[in-house]
Amino acid sequence: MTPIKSSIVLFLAAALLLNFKVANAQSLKTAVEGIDGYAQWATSTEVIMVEGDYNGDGYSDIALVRQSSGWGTVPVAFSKGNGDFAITNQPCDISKFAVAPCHIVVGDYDGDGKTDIALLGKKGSGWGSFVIGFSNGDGTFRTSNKQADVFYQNYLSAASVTIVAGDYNGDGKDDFAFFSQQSSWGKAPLALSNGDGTFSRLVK
Ligand SMILES: [Ca+2]
Ligand SMILES: [Ca+2]
Ligand SMILES: [Ca+2]
Repeated sequence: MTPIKSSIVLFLAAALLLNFKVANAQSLKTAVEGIDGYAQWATSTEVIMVEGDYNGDGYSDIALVRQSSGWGTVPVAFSKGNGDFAITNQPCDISKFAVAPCHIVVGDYDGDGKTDIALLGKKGSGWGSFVIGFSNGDGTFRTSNKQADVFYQNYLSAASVTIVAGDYNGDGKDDFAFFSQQSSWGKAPLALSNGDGTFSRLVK
């Protein structure tokens, strides 16, 4: 091989190697930009990060709910199980309700294996309903806004109430338990999920 031909071969090899590195850098950049954008959303004002398995694949995912105006979506980072996330950012009515003073409580309220997001109005919200975003598994949610038993307003209006989601009657659908850290409470009232956005009260 002449020196000129040899130089051309070396040049082509270097160009191929460089292209390969650029291509790798591009794909890496694209992947990182996805989660970068998500990380930036997470730093927006009054954004709450809520963990749940929103597509029911066994890997925990993270949804972002903003409690101040400006968003019409609920971004979700779906874990792929290897450190990568698939990011969605779909329009969702939950974002409209979440600007009111409310508790954000996740659970599987219809028992389909996909985590849902519930909003329960805090003291001063004036809400008479429970708002539930039922996860469809693809980053979208079906929002239900059904009348809640007026009985619960007494508990929700307490300053120190904590709502803990769990399946308290073992029917596969998560329910709400209301607890207070005030000594005046001697009960743990339950709101048992019927699976359709309505709840039945149970107080002993
Ligand atoms: Ca998941
Ligand atoms: Ca569900
Ligand atoms: Ca239940």
